[in-house]
Amino acid sequence: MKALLFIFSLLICTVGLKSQELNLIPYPKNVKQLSGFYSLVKGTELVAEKKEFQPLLQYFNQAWAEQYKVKNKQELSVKLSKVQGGISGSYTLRTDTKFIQIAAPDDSGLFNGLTTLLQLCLSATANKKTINIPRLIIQDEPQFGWRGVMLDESRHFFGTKTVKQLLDWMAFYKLNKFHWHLTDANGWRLEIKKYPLLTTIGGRGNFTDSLAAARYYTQAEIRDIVSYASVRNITIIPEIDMPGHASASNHAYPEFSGGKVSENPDFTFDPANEGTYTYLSNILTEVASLFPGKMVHLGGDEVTLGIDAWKSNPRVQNMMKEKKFTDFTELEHYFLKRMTDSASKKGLHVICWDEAVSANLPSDKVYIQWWRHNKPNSLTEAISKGYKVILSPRLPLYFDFVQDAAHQSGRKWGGLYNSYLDIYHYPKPNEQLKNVLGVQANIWTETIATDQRLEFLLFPRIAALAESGWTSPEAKSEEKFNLRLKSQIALYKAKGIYFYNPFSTKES
Ligand code: TNX
Repeated sequence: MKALLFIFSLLICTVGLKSQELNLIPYPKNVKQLSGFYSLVKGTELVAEKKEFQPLLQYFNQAWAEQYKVKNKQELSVKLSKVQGGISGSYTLRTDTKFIQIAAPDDSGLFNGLTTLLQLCLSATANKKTINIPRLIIQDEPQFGWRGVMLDESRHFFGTKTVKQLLDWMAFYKLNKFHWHLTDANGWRLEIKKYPLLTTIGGRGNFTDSLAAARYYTQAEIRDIVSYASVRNITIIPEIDMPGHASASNHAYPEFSGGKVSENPDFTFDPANEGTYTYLSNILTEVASLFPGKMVHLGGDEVTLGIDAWKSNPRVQNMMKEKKFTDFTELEHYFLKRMTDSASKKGLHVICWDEAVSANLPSDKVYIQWWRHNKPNSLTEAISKGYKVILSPRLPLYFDFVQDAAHQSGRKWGGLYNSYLDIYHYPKPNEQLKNVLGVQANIWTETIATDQRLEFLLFPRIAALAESGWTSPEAKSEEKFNLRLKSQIALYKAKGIYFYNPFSTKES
């Protein structure tokens, strides 16, 4: 009889151990499923055993409350603890029949453990009052520390509600850097107290309507969004694009414009006016006070588009002679060096687009963001010069490109587009990853004017991006990802997201 019981319990154990794919994105590195479950009452609010960790639970509790709008909340005490060892963002999550435990070396890791728990809760089997969270041990860590999304709000302005929704989904998928493109030709969207015209005049218009009323974020709104992001383990990196893409600023303060020519008038700042450097440095002072992430993106892209204005500007010509510059690239580099210096003095780490790789900016103060997929040498040069780099190649990481061959409106690159699978498989196993901080999707918005369009381009590719940043190439499986993605699509439906469904033949 005893032997029979033994065999019986062994059977139960092995059945319990049989691993079935959990409904998680990004999928954790190591999952050990055990038999049994934790039975959680719907509407339960999590409380941290140690008070210091309570802020980390805010996102979970908000998301969970949205799911189950229960009046009389029960409290569940979860054990969060900091442990030595493991890389930043890593964690161990243990759900047992009587307790839930997360251990991690830092807050990011604890947060990541909680988002895994949230996803487990959302996909758990449920009855009327409770859900059953499978009993398991997950050991997990990210492939990259930088898992980002960039939103261009100069070309079209979306506003706080949309940005917060994006931050919610980023948190859900463990994406942790939000690069905010707040200045460009079509509008300056960040209030700067010292230069109010930047927003009252520079904030006017957008890519489709140059006469649209001024839209921008006040500093109070910026602070609110920054703290919303920080509760979600997301660092915000503002971009103040220079010396090109400067038209909105130049409309507000024409005295700092590099010049008007018929092609791209006011596209650049004036590098030959000392006042320009003071002006931009003063702007960076306010930027530094607003963004606790202590990083700023200084752009540095496509300056050549505005080079004609510099060529025909007598002040610039004089400066070229004085400084013995032989071409305008030297001038461009001089400009970026001065502004990098200014930003560094304010405690800001600088990021520049990959054109800046030849400017020889200090590699301990600057990250390079590679976007020109058709210039792979620019990436190898950055790496060999010792820069830490962020990978954002147009193919496959520009989300303003369409995601299916059949999609007529929207951008393509010589017929090429960015499918969710191209994103999922990036970077490829043979890719050079030394000095790579991580990956980032960019959403330029010349062709995106509405929330609906934005959602259609984001979903479900944001889920593929999550695994691009989190999962090592060897651990990826297209087949399993597809299975899990199908459940995400059900979630998007439930949440009223306007998404593209790659599994159905017609556009959703
Ligand atoms: C180039 S990508 C730009 C953006 C445009 C994008 C699409 C990059 C660093 N600069 O300003 O929005 O092309 O047109």
